[in-house]
Amino acid sequence: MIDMEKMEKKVNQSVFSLVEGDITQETTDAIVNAANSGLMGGGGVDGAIHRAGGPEILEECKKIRAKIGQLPAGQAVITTAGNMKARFVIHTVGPIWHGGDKNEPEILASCYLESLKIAIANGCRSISFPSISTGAYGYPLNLAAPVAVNAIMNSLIETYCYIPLVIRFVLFNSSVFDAYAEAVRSNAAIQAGKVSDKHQRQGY
Ligand code: AR6
Repeated sequence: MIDMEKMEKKVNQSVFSLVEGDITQETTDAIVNAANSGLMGGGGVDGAIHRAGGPEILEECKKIRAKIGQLPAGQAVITTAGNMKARFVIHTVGPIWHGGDKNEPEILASCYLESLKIAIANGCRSISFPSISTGAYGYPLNLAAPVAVNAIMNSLIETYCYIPLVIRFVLFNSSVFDAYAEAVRSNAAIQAGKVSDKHQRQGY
């Protein structure tokens, strides 16, 4: 049996963790897909999700396409998860890396925030994320990981501090896992370890 790596943190009422694995196997309420604007499937995690979930996902994606056209980068939509154990797939479109001066960090952060928002609005309390944009879209892993971790962490601390959420980053191999683990170690709020204490002291 493979000894999967894991890192877990408590943030306010929520649990945030990094695991190494295949996101299609997740049992969280929702899994997030690193899709493209066409929403018709593709390679990487997108291909794996459509293969594991079956044709129902593409059927719903087609209906969404008919309604909204292309999904802009940084936005998210929700479909069934078909045959997978999760209930929903949140499809988001990461930025294509163009060197870093085309709003890539803002768009990438928006992917995580919009995915979280639509998942919670649909009643999800546990959500698994892949490392968006760091495959075919070429976003350097060491730059994407802190954007992803900080966006989620800030949401758990500020926006969703009263909702107990389970947030998992499901990272496909050890180099992706290591980059996210480093981003967690460098995250200011985690390093300080003070945010939930501070809320308690202030009587929130
Ligand atoms: N579970 C978790 N992570 C995975 C899995 C999996 N089953 N498979 C791959 N990854 P990518 P992008 C990781 O290329 O860069 C597609 O064709 C992978 O190792 O899937 O956002 C879409 O249709 C990497 O760390 O997504 C788009 O056209 C991460 O997922 C385009 O690629 C993201 O790699 C999107 O590119």
